[in-house]
Amino acid sequence: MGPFKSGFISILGRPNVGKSTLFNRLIGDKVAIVAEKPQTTRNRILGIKSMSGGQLIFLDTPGIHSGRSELNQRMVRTAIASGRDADVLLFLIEANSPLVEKDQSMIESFRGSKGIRFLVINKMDLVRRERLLPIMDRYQKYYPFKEIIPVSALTGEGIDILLEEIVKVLPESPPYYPEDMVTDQTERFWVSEVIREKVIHHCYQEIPYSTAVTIEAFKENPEKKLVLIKATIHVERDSQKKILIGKGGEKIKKIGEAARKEVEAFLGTKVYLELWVSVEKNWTQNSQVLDQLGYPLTFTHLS
Ligand SMILES: Nc1nc2c(ncn2[C@@H]2O[C@H](COP(=O)(O)OP(=O)(O)O)[C@@H](O)[C@H]2O)c(=O)[nH]1
Ligand SMILES: [Mg+2]
Repeated sequence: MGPFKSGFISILGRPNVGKSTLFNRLIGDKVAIVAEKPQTTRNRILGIKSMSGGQLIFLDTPGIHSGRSELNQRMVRTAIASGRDADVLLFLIEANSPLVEKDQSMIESFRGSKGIRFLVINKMDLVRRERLLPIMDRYQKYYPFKEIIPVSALTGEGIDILLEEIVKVLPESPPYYPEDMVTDQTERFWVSEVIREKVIHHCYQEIPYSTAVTIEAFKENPEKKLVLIKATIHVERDSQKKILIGKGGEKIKKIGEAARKEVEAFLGTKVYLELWVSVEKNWTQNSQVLDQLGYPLTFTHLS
């Protein structure tokens, strides 16, 4: 066996191409939330894959897009920052709808990074193999990617090859994290993300991007094998609060149940989950509120 290798791998791409799905698949655990809606991921999320010959530290990032709100701009800055210091940059595109020009400007925005670039073509389960060659051809024209690898994050096709090719190019280095560590996120943060995922699933039409979740309390009671969690869902308008709560509190109850089940399975204990809804007028445009909610202005993963 060769020397031990470790490094940071940033997963980059437009919204909805499957970055979070790929990230979870590569790590083998649900660390990031996933939705069929764009702009689900807001922070850079770190996931660790420890193998016999190396440690791969993946960074899931918000999609690169041109949204105007301050939240949107912070999200894009977070993505760019996480590509800056990475050893490997995975540019993810969709086999079923490659958008060459948009991806071109995305790839351009990482000009300053020293990382080795791979093109990863996702959603291969949706297209015939013949579609692949012309796509590879077009993308290779404006960047000499080290590797071009077709995968399906959904079925797992191509994932082993992708892992192998990444290990090959990583620098020799001892592991950065303990072998049994899967992420640097706290349980609190993960729980807040699961709640936000359920809100997106249940009310996306009415409340597209304007919710945030904070955890007010997270109390473990080992004797009763119970965890008590109090969380607040922040929305921008009174009308959104009404929608979220639903007739007779029906909607919020469904969201709470779905989130509780997932958190119980994850923590392996019973969970008592209390949800509150609070209106924060136009928080996606308000720097102070964004700071309080923990969306960074810029972010470097090595600091
Ligand atoms: N058919 C198919 N769908 C996928 C694949 N990867 C992701 N998706 C779906 O694409 C949507 C967006 O995925 P997500 O991981 O949240 O994308 P992100 O915005 O780039 O993080 C979700 O509905 C996923 O289930 C894939 O390989 N095949
Ligand atoms: Mg995502």
